[in-house]
Amino acid sequence: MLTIFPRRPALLALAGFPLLFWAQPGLAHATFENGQAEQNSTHKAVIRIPHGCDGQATQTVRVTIPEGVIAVKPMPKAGWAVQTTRKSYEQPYTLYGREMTEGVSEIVWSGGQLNDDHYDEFVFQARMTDRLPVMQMVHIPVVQECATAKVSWTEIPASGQDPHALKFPAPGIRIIAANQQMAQHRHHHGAQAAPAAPAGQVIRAGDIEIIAPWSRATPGGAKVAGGFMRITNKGVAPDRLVGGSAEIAGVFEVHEMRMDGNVMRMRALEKGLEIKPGETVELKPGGYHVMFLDLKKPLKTGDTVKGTLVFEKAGTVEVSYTVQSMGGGGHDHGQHKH
Ligand SMILES: [Cu+2]
Repeated sequence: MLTIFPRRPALLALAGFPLLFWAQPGLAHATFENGQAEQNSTHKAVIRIPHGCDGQATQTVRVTIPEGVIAVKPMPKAGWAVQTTRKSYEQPYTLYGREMTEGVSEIVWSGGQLNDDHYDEFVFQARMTDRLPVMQMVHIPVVQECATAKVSWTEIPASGQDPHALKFPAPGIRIIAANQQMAQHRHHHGAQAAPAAPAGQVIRAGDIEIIAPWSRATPGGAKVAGGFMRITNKGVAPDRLVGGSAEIAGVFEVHEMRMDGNVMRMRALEKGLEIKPGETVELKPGGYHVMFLDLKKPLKTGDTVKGTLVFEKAGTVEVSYTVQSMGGGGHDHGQHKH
């Protein structure tokens, strides 16, 4: 089987691609929707498949389950058959007082047809055991197979290697301490904590402060919108906005937009957006922004859009964006032919 690399922005540039191209979601990697999981918890893992094999539709998705991830149950998917392969664990695990010596080592969804310009999600549930070290990534290789090609998201960074240097990184989940997620839950949902701040207000999560998130009304039929805000890091260590979600969007990305000569380029920030200690970064039209892709409905002036932002250190933060009118200065996403 022939392996074809996903299209790269550089190739488009070499080909003399015209004005105003931007990194399509088609260029994105296979990733997990929620990039972190508590140790010793049952986790819902959602694999996001953003494109096919360079034009071909994906027909099979293979997921290799690493050691330390047990009690795996794939979610059946309409239009796809699901099969699992089992193997003996290196060492037995005890779960709810029961010894487990073997379990799922591979999940295969097959017989589907996910077009190259479509996006889909594949879900499984698993127990993240305490053999997965806290604050480290567990890498879960994913392979997409098409009619005559495949894309293998199977590269795992060597110790000390920057995972962003990899071309086809295996999607990963960061393991966090059990009480860390609890603290975040209490912070955002608990009785003593304030509910998610209304739009326009200041939202605090650890050392991170998020000020006045807003978005713009979308012209008819637009499938994308930008999200803007100011983010301040009040701590002493750098943090990074690495992802998030929005209830109205199928896909969420962190983007930058900048002039390169006279070409406006927009691209997903694969490493996320760094917020240095003591700094405020402004996400604004024409600059850094978060991007809502695959919009489920248009945004109207006065709407509130709920979502989350995920920071490397501050974790998952609930935010809501006030939708402002399309007019006004700055670069409007709608004019950039998303
Ligand atoms: Cu964008």
